[in-house]
Amino acid sequence: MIQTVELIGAPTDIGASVRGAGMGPDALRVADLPGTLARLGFAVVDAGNLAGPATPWSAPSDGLRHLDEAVAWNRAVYDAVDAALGAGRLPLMMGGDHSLAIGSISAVAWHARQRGQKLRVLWLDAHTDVNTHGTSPSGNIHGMPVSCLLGHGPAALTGWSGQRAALGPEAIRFIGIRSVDAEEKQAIRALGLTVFDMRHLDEHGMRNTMTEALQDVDDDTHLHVSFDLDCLDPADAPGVGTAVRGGPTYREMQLCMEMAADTGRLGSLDVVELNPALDVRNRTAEVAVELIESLLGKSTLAR
Ligand code: EXY
Ligand code: MN
Ligand code: MN
Ligand code: MN
Repeated sequence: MIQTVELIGAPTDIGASVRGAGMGPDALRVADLPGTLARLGFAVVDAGNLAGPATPWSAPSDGLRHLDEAVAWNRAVYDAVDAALGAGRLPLMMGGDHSLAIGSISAVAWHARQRGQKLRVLWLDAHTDVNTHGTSPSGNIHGMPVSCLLGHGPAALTGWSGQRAALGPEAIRFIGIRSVDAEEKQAIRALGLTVFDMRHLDEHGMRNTMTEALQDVDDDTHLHVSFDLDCLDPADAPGVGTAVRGGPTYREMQLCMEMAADTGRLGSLDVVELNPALDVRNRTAEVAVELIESLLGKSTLAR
């Protein structure tokens, strides 16, 4: 049966302090994400762009910037991802900033639980995004989605999966990490999160790291990939708002995606933090499309 991928645009930078990620969905379309997936053999439904509040650009209040607007955007994302999964489609949420993973993964967690599936989330990122409004140095909600999904955050951004925590810490594997705030380090230890940082990648390589990260993914697992484009080295992906030197190369990320594809368990995807205002001739969007192709099963020699 031909699988249907539903593209869901979430054009907002509500959770960031660098503007521009709201143009991400259209940059992915300009880089021909829909046509590329169709040529790979998928049925593609582009659901268009969700609507939501403008970014007001105000200072944080109680440690959170733009909470009400972030809730509205995440509600729209939740509903769209929920509908796509309910229709048997693979939702591909095009951000937008990474705060939108709260809505996306909450919907995925609800469906996985209904289906009796184990959930595994690969968090591909330079950052661990495990601040809370109590620890965040910025108040930017895109630095907090992991905490919200684990049930630690403002009431308005937790509990969306039908349980206080959409996930337990054992469900997540972080890949490519190289920027962790002091209080995030404490949270990682306290929560027992599995973080494959750049040192781990340097010492063990992407192949061994992914083997470890995917070790217990089985036939009953729903695999969700939350792909923050700042995971990549900025030399390969300059179009992001919070670039950090020293990330995986394009080739290393290809292997990461290919190994995730080989599980055959990919059920949903976020592609976030693409910032066309900072990009060079749409290169980062094109890189994203090529990596998504690999994640969805493109192989140089097979097929
Ligand atoms: N840790 C910093 C903060 O919380 O403000 C930076 C977070 C950047 C988050 C980007 C999207 O991954
Ligand atoms: Mn992120
Ligand atoms: Mn990041
Ligand atoms: Mn190890």
